[in-house]
Amino acid sequence: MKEYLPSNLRNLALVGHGGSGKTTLAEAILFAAGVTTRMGTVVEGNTVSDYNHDEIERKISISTSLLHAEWRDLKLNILDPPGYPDFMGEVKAALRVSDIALVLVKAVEGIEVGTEIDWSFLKEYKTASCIVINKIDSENSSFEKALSQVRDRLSHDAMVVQFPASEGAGADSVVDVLKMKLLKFDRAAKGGYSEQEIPAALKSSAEKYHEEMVEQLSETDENLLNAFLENGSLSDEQIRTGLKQALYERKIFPVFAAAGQQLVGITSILDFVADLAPSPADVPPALAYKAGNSHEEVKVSCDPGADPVLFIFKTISERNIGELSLFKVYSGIVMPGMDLVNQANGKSERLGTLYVLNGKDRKETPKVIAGDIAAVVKLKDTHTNNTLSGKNLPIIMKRIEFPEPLMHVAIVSKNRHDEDKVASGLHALHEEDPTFVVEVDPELNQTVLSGQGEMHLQVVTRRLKERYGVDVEMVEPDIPYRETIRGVVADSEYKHKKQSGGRGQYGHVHLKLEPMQRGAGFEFVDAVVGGVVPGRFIPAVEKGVVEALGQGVISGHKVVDVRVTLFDGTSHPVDSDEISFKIAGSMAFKKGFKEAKPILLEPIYELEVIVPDEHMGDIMGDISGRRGKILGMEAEGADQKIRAQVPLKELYKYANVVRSMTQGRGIFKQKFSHYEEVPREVADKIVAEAQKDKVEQE
Ligand SMILES: Nc1nc2c(ncn2[C@@H]2O[C@H](COP(=O)(O)OP(=O)(O)O)[C@@H](O)[C@H]2O)c(=O)[nH]1
Ligand SMILES: [Mg+2]
Repeated sequence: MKEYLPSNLRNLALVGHGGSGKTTLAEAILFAAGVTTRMGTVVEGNTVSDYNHDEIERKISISTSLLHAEWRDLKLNILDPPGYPDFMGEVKAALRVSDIALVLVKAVEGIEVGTEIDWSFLKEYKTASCIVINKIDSENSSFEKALSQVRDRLSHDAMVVQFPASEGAGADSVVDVLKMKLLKFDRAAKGGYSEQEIPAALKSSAEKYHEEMVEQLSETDENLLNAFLENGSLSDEQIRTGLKQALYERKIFPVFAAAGQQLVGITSILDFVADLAPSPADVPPALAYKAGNSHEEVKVSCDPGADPVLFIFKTISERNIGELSLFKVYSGIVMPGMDLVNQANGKSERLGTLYVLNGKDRKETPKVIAGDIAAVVKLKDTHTNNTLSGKNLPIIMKRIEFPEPLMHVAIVSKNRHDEDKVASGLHALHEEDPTFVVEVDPELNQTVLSGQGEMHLQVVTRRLKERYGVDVEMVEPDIPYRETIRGVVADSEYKHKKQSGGRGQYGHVHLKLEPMQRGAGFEFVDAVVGGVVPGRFIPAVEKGVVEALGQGVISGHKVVDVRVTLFDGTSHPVDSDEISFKIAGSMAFKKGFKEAKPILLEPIYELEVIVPDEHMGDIMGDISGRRGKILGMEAEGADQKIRAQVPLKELYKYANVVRSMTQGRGIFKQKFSHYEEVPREVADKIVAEAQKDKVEQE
């Protein structure tokens, strides 16, 4: 393969709602550029990009694929991430290393939730973006309608560069407003196009869009504005340079019409990208920090002559070769055998074979130059979000911030002996997909798997089965209830006495139990007078009580918010020992607890749901149905933000609820707030359940 300088690279991300045609577009680009000799389809499951078994089966992308093609004298790196909301982390990772994005919008459905979410990421990353109104060959396609949605919901600065000459079946041409030509695409010529005069019927639309273009561009730059005011128009050269600049600066979002599957509008977009889209050398230097000092910023320029710096944005684990780390070189030139330092842990890494990728196909490459994206195998201690750099340049590049998990399930191994394999398998899968989290809850003795949604968790457990041969079941996580008391028991007495044969046991205590404020925890008071319980046994009494607290009395959950006062007792000069007093303390506590009007507490979470106006009523009604309390509502942009407190027990799979009630447009966050008493009927059930379990275990 040729060597490409940074100015000859284009790092292109394809984003948009699921089903907008990203994977098909990637396939079309590879075909148009001569990488493949036949165009695969998502339906047949033979695209280069969606090569994973679960992607083929579900007919959706789950993981970002890296592809590349030569276009004219350029190398295009294409990142094809999934569109489904469960896999948003993949989009964030792909955009982290892209310099330009094509945002696909369906010509029939227009803007969808996924489009808006991706758009917000592009804003965050300040990525130059083009909008592609795709599938103009569909029945009911409406470029105009989609365009007005783009302007209303994404940006007023959308600017038409190519609009369809016709829509629906047979659509094969677009009008290029920059060149003022009709472009007719030829499938037989791999989607190449011929330039023709604009037919009379489309002249006035073409002129209208051209004028809009000139006016919009004039507003992006003072010199252009002056030129426009002076001459009433802009020269082709002024338009091109103005457009290039405005695209970098996100002052303008060029709009194209296409039908990826038909190879219509594709090669002209590639030509536009080649001519006007930013190369990695054009974008501002990347942000990094001095290793060991996150306050000291370092700017990394895309300079092949500088010290090498690369950033791992994704890890794929492959059965035959182990971990494949996908990286972008931010400066310098990277070669196999090079020793670099992982600045996160200070460990040295020797680079192995380097590859360029087309989906699952890998080709060795002798070097990777600044700005380019490639893969390396078998790094020892380096994972997604790590920076590798030369010894003389100890820096850490800004991390990808992955979304917080939204759904939590407990997992149970179907085979008890698999537990270690489950743990190590999940650990390995987490390297590949940092958006799911595994935590072992020592209190409830369960492994909790958290992810972005139901499909995400299914994908994770399925991979666990396929790659590591272990089968797990997903169940509702246990709730960390608490026990406490409402009443005071002034005197709970217990005498532990065993005095038949050998050395006896003797411990005797009187305890007072009283409730404390919510959140106060536990307090032990020593109010013994006159040494009736000898001082050396008092810690043993406390220990007995603390042990009982940990085990719970009525339901097997921890006891909280009680004060226990040891105020009386007796001892025996020979038989008393620590064990005896510990048992006495524990038993007196348990007995008193049962008499002190015990109750159960449950964790209450604070919930924040952001939804479009029209769904607010449904969401609030549903929250009330979940024993929730609405705390308030306020406008959040065009949406409404609802704040509420809801018991954790009622929030299982809440992500599904919000998604289905709002057609995916709602988002939510939850965090622990406090403990509150469980209503009687619910508590009775939990206690009965716990007692049943206890009997079964005995
Ligand atoms: N009519 C039409 N259908 C398309 C076009 N591009 C993709 N599709 C179909 O739309 C569906 C989703 O495409 P896919 O590429 O998987 O979308 P992605 O989820 O954005 O990657 C598939 O059934 C494709 O066959 C197009 O240009 N025209
Ligand atoms: Mg896809």
